Amino acid sequence: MNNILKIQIVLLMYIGSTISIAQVNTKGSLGNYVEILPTDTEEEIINKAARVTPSAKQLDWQKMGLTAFLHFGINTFSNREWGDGKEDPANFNPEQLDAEQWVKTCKEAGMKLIMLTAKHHDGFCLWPSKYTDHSVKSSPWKNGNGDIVEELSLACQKYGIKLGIYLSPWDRNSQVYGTDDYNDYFVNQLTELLTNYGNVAEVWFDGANGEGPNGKKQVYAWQRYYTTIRKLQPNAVIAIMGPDVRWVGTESGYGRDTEWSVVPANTQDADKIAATSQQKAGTFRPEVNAMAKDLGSREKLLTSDKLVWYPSEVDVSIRPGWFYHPDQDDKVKSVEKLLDIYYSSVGKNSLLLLNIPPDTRGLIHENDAAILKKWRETLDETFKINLAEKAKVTFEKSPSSSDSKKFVDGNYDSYWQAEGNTPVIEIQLKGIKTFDRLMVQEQISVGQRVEKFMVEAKVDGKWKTITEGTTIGYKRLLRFDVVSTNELRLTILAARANPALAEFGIYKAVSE
Ligand code: FUL
Repeated sequence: MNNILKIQIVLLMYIGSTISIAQVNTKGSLGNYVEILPTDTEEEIINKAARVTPSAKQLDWQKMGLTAFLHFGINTFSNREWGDGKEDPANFNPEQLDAEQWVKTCKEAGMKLIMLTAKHHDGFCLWPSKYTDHSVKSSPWKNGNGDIVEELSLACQKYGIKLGIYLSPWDRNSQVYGTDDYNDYFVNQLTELLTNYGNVAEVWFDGANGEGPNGKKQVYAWQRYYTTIRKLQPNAVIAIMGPDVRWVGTESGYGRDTEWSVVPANTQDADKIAATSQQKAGTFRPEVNAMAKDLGSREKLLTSDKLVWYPSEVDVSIRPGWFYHPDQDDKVKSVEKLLDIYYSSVGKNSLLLLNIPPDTRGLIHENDAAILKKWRETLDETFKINLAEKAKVTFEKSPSSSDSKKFVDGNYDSYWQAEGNTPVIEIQLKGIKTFDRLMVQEQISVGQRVEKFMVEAKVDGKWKTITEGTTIGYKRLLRFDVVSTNELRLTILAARANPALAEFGIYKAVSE
């Protein structure tokens, strides 16, 4: 090949690449749902993924970080995990029930919402539903005049914590389960719960269904359920069998190391629902295989035709069971285990929904309460002082001091957005600091973008990698061996677009 031809080819390649870069608009949110066009290039698809962002309610939900699950019901008294719907309400009598004790215990543990199993698979209702007698009204508790949803909702309002409602679609008691009438029954119950108890911030639909081969098959009217919720509680997110929040895929408390909130939306339903993308967002449940190891890698995105913001929630119980069983009183997870779960859920771009099942008295057991208290104290101690506070942060190509402060100002809303995809950020600490924990946050209202990063410390004049990771997302927490330094460097090694970095912290863990 002669030199002129070579130069021409290089020139053509250069023009080609600048054209494709120029075509990609790297700015602006696309909302929480976007369609991939058959003509989109790989680069355009990745760029679209980088600009899918949470809805306002998804963002509020994510910021809660830590929430409580309360499994309580007829199973608490029959000592079972799954009731069959034939239980006698006469057995339900939590004589010392104190919803304020639940709320205070959870609030002190740092939980921002309490999710109650208003009805589990056994169909027994913790509120006096008009549509069934299988509820607290047929029980001896408060002579059938009690309402646990009401007591909890009032306690939540009193202590300033949000309320969530778990309503099991699978109902082993309802006579109409398996017929169209059940959908009316379910919508009626949903309407009671979302009308009579003030604000509800999350509605949780369980996917579990243990009907065997000859069991009843219910065709659930999901769209009707979603529409009812959107109408009655427009700020509530709908989780698991719903459009806003995804099950992480385990019940062990552990999320993925690489956790993307933007995933392929793969669903046929989306097309049936509305004419425009904007209207579609939040109206259908993306069909993801929640248990798959990889949900949102580049490879997955490139073979998809729709992308959606669908963040992960980690649900796990503080005990082996979801419901209270007296023989598990000494099997409450240890502080160490709960810390590990915290770092592996909240610290990996997920929200933690920790189950604490009230006992037959109607109280959170002393053992659970004591562990929660110690766990909270340990977390508070560890994260009390950000040793990077007042550090001098130097962003590549952005030496302005106002930008510098944004990364270490303790304010998630202020952030610095890099010009390129792979910035290097230097952090000059106020003197030598000793630490073994790191926190970094992306501003997800701009999009989740970071694919790989590393953190180095200058020790004895040499840069040494102290930790590294893949995704950051809303929050990434990392644990590593104790290091002492006054200079740190965060390098974004790969990103889908220029990342928006909101907060950075280093901490010294108290002995755990
Ligand atoms: C599962 C249910 O079957 C369990 O009983 C529990 O409620 C858990 C949170 O979800 O699917």
